[in-house]
Amino acid sequence: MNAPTRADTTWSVVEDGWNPERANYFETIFTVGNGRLGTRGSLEERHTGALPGTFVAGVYDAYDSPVIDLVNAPDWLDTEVFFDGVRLDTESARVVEHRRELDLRCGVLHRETVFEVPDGARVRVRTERFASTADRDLCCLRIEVSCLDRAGSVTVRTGVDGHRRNLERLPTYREATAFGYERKWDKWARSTHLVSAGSGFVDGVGVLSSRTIDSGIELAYALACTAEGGRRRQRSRHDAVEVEWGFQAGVGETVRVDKLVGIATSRDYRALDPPRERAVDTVVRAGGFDAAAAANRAAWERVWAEADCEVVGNDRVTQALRFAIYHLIIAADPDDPTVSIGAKSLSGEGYRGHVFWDTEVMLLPFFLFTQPRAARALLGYRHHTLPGAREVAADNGTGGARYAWESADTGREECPQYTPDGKDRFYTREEELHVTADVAYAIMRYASVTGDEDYLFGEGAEILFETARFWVGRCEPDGDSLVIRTVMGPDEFHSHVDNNAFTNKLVHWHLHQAAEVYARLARERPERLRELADSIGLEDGEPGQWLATADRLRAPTDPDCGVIEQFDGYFEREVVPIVEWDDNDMPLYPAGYNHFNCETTSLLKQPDVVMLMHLLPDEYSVATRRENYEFYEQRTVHKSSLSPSIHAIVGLQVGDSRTAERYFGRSAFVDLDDNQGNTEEGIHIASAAGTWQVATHGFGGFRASADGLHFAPALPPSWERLRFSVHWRGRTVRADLGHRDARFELIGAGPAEQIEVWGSPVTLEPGTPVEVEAP
Ligand code: IFM
Repeated sequence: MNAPTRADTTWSVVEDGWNPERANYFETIFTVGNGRLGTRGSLEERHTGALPGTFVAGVYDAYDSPVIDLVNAPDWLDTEVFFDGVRLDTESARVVEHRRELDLRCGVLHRETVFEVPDGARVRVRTERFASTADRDLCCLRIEVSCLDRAGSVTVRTGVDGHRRNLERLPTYREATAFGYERKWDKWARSTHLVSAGSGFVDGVGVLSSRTIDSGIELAYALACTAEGGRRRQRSRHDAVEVEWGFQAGVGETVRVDKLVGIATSRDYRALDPPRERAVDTVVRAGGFDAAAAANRAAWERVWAEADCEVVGNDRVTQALRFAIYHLIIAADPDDPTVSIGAKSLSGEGYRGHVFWDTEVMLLPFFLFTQPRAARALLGYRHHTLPGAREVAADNGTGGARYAWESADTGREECPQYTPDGKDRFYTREEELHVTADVAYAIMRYASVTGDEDYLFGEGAEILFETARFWVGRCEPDGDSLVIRTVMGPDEFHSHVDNNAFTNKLVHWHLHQAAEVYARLARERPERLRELADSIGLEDGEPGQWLATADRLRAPTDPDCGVIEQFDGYFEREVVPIVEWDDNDMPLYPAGYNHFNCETTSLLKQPDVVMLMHLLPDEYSVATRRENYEFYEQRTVHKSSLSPSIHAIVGLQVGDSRTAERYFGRSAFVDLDDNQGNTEEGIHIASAAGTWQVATHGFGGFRASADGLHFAPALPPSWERLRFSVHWRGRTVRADLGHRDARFELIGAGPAEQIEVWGSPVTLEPGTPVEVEAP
């Protein structure tokens, strides 16, 4: 087994020593996955207070829970180790040493724990686990046990545990009641989503099948275990299969058990064979742990060749960037266009696995420029769930399609109306309409960066037209203008507002884009247009209606429009100054204020007008962007993890590098430093993507438009160089940016590529590095 290297700190994250109070944090940080599934970094044998979980993308269930959950699926880690009958866990034995290291380079979590049993003998347990990126149906665990002081009997029991529950809600206790780590999760009510659908062994391979109760998805796990020597027993019960190995081990001797688990579900994209057969086939064809590990390493190598982002001169920042990229990679499945990424990826139960606008505005750029196949798959989810979006529109009395604020498997609205304790009402479900325009924005970004016209004129056009119809129905007349009433913009402190600038402007943009795509289709692919028009009943006059609606809609369009009012009446809201900052230098709520009572104030939870300027920078002059940034920055408390990175990027665009570095830090370390205090619930995946955006788009000054790539680096003083790659029209451009110079290389055959660096044109010939001096 490859022991933890302790070498390059930029490629790993380490836990040194055992602290149960920190365990839930490491469970999130150490999630292993492959986009199809994610498994939290819990100890294989668990501990009191553990919050384990395996989540399979797209496997949702609503049974027994008022809000649909991403199902906490059967646990493939489930392992116990005994030495002379003593269970080796953090409570039954003394932990002498404990170290875990997540190898970001290949997505492998290494563990080494030395336990001391009551008579003083020490036993070392080493494990290595990964969810394969080479075969997304495969998970692997190697367990090694070494008797350090004396001979004894070693028992390793390992299997698949189907008895899983999701957290439901914490019942109401007296105010300020706090439970220690041991009881904290025990106190929660739980939801049941799985029932057993059979278990047993065939030719030494265990199979456990479970079914989600409401959504009826079958999950089949196949378990294959091997070891050298030892006595093997196998057992199955209705919700588990397991293998037990008994060894007699001498002093200094190490025993090893390898475990391969194949996971298949009845909802897997384009899979025809029954899940049980596919799960068994996965472990049979894997060819053993070492072969699976080598294939996984090779797959990761290919991914990093496109996705790495490195800051020379600042290892801590490089580690944070690689950590963010690692979590982004394990969140997306390029092979499945029916799933998207939940707000906590596949790393925890936070937000119940629901999908928000985060995917389109925060995550998409990373995938667009490093893994366009994954970007395409993520957009596929919005087409897959278009029928659900049509239902949401119909339920709210309009035609067309309106995307849900929170969606799961079908695209129907899944956003809860109340906080889990039932005390406070959310209006996001009814009012954050902007998600529909955000989806349109993502479609156009994808099409312009990739040039994928088959997509644009296919699924893309269908979504653009159906969602444009929704806006036509939702806008209301007000004199000669049209208005959009009773909404919430990205800033979730203000509900029931009229004419939110972000929403109105993006709707205006969306309607124009839809009309333009229609016109292009009519010119370039008339048969496709006819086919699409027939299938969605589109009338010839509708695009004219979209334009007329856009043009009557109240929206700030003037590039020199000064400070844009966030919504009608915003300027009259009480100005409550931010006067205190926390240890991370981030604003604290002014005394007496909290999430639910900022409505009457001008405080912002997260960027709204500033977010608009981030998405559509070319629509506003730099002077207008600066004015708005300065105005709103003072009022923003950043109570969303989406917030700091956007402020960093826009701040840099308008020349504010002082705040940009601070905001970058807040975004980059949100999970590594747990600076919001809730990393245990899952990774802030939007923030991970925002971190990548600040590095590349912000400090790297990288921008892509239909006319090509632009770079205008302006690195923080503590960074020597910034290196990253971007995928551009089927090839890769490697950028190595310094303070005074920048180097580029175009990888991939074909014609030369013209890029722009610090405002001047530069020609890249394939395979020939080019160096540019800063002006
Ligand atoms: O989508 C975000 C929203 O903008 C702020 N609250 C959290 C959501 C999920 O990340």
